[in-house]
Amino acid sequence: MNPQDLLVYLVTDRSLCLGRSLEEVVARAAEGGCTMVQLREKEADTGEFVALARALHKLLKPLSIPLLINDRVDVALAAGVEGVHVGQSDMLPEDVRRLMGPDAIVGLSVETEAELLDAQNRPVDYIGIGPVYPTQTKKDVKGSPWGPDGLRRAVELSSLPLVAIGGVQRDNVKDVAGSGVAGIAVVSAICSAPSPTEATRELVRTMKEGA
Ligand code: TZP
Ligand code: MG
Repeated sequence: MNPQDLLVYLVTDRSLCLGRSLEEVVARAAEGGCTMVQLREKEADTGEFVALARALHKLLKPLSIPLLINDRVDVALAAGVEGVHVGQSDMLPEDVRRLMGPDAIVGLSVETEAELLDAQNRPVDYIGIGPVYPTQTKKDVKGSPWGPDGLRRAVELSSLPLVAIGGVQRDNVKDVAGSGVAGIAVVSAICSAPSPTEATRELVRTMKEGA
């Protein structure tokens, strides 16, 4: 994968889109310059999940913005998207890689330093590290927030590119950009923004300045 695709990575949550459709929010984020999208669905049944993945892929593929699926290799294969993102209790990255093939994008979440070190030997393209700050969006985070200093230490420990997630917003993204991570992954900062286009544009600008 191209590590620049990690710069401003939108992770979706339909419940935070303020009544707008997911396609609408993703299209606006793409217009603002988001570099990658992950479809994250915790409630949808499988058929709906695949249909949503196909709809987003139709929109993103012509723009060369990779689409990843959270947790579900079957959904990713059915919709023919670019990759899969898994957490510590999902399918093993080795199995995801084998099923998705060598060219797919595979990401893995870590919350602790032990998980970060263990992830180094996995067949993944990037590591999602978080939470950076406290967040309301994911209730079951177990680690304490890394903060910018924790991220700096993590960057030194990791030979894989890191994407910082959790509580990243316009007012703190500058500190995250300065920590040396390859990118940020955000949910509410884009999904719940009055203008997802403008919100994305501003995150992209700050990340580029901090790089
Ligand atoms: N994984 C770790 S924190 C998080 C996920 C999916 C939620 C991030 O949401 P937000 O709204 O960007 O804080
Ligand atoms: Mg998961």
